[in-house]
Amino acid sequence: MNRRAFIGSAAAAAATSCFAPRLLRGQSNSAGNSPVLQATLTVDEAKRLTTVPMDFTGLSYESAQLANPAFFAASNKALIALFRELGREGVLRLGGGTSEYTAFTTKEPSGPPPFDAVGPDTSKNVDTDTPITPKSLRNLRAFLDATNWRCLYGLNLARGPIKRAAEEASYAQRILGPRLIAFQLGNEPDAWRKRYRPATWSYADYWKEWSAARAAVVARVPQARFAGPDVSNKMNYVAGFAQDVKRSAPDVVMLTWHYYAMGPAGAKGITIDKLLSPDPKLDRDLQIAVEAAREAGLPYRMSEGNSCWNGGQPGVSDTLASALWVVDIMLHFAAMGCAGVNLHGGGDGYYTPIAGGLTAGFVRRPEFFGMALAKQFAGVAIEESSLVCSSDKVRAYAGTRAGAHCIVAINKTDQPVSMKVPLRNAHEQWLLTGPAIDARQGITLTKGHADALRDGVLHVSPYSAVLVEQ
Ligand code: BDP
Repeated sequence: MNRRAFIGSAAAAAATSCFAPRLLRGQSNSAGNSPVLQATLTVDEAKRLTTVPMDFTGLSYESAQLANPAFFAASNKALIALFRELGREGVLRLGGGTSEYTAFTTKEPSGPPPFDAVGPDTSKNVDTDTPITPKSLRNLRAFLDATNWRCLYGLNLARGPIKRAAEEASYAQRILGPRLIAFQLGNEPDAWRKRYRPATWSYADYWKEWSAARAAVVARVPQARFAGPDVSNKMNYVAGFAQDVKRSAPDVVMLTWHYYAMGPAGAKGITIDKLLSPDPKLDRDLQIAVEAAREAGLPYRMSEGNSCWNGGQPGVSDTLASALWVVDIMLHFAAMGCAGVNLHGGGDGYYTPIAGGLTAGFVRRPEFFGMALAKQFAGVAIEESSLVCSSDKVRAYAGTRAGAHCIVAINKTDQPVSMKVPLRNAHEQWLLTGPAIDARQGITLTKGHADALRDGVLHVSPYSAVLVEQ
């Protein structure tokens, strides 16, 4: 069965319950009287879908953050420690809306940096340039060395001039060295119509401009590597780019695109319930990305994304719901063969996994705990599995690593779940939980003795996720 067929059948299985709800009435849990949801997970050990790369975990920050050289720096020990908690390896993507406003200069500015920490770019029409200097790049290199992460580096293509971006690339290449995976040219070029480019702007125009910009960078940096197209959601750019680079740009090493589950913040219908429900558009888009990547023989990465664009929805993007969403989305992308996921954030944005700044200090937000749970799957060979449950808000993933079996179950409902799994007991367990689905505080991820798995049944409390390993 190919992946498309597998996803289809898993979704169909989830939609049709084989347990009549009335059979469940009368069962209750200690937390209340909610009936217990029954689920069955079957795993085909012989069918390995993919092995999760060690640097699957990623974060995405605005390029403007580089205007403060003290942020991504060896001296920022608190942030280094938090990055390391999220992955012994990982990918920091620098880009976002502000990457079109960066102005590289070799002249170090006098006076204090323009800001301490930068949140997501919610204003789609700022026009203040932020200076990036070689000092920021040297400090970034030290930060990446200290975290053992690498980076995707966004250059200003929309506003240019490309000559300045090419000079920036020459410094970035030399300073970041092996810590640099690739440059990206421009952020979300599929959304440039009527903003940076005329209303007639199309993929063909983009490819022409991208090719010229690439040539300008290569003229200064012959060893440059590229990733792209870093689009917001138009998958024809991903498919077109994959075909075009295969023909004429061998220095492209990765396909990238963004995924926001909902948006814009503040619009009607941006709710916890929507975030926790399946997104049919995602599977359609993923399928296009999978095929494009296969065609071009390249890995693909979700280079920027989160729960809700325009900075996130308060009461949704900053709650336990977002943490459970993160676990599911990261493992879903992984199971589809994606090379990694970069959750966008920074500053005090609602959806940021790590909040705060140099002055206030840094704190783990709910999404951080979701990422920390999903990262346990780094190096795991994910196996084909099928989940039967009457709710499509119950999800599970299974795989093996070094002979050990791992299962993650995510319960995005308010009912307890009893999931039959092909594992009798486990020696280790990670539990992600919190006081309420809309709780902003008190989210915990704890490692302990595997008491959730008893005789082949995994007991998953309402609004929680559990990983067991044997
Ligand atoms: C994306 C931008 C990013 C923003 C994000 C948002 O690339 O810079 O922070 O939207 O609106 O389109 O949250």
